Amino acid sequence: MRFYGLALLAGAAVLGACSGGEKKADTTAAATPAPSATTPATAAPSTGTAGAVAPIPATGATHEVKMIGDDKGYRFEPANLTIKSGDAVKFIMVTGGPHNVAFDPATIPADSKAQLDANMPQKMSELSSPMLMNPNESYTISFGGVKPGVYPFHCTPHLAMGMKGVITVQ
Ligand SMILES: [Cu+2]
Repeated sequence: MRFYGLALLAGAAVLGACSGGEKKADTTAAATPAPSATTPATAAPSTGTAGAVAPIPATGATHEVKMIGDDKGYRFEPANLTIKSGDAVKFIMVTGGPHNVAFDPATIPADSKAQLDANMPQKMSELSSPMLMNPNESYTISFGGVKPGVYPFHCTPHLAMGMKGVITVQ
């Protein structure tokens, strides 16, 4: 009987140790849901597939900018203009082409870059319009869905000659 009693005591001690261990395991398991809660954050980059942004047509005013190259130099007229989100800017080839309209992706507000790019038809490359070769050719960019900010632009062939401007979206 004594022998059995010791065996039971030892067994109880082992059980106690085990259950204690399990309790500790349970508390650590309860703490793990926190890391798993971060998994939705890793799903966030899927919004980076917003490369498939649809163009948003202009709903406001259309502002005209002339593209000029003459004996006074190469320039946009006006070079600086302020518009509202939802307006459009129509670039008109006047003289001295070819000209185009290009935005440097590095200078464009990140939250509107994809939308502005989507709003530019027949691009040569990201944020870069085709060349306008002949007088009265024009290229219109909708600023629909483009957020307020400062949008510097230039003419690719004449950037070195200072043919650039700034559109401020209010
Ligand atoms: Cu030009």
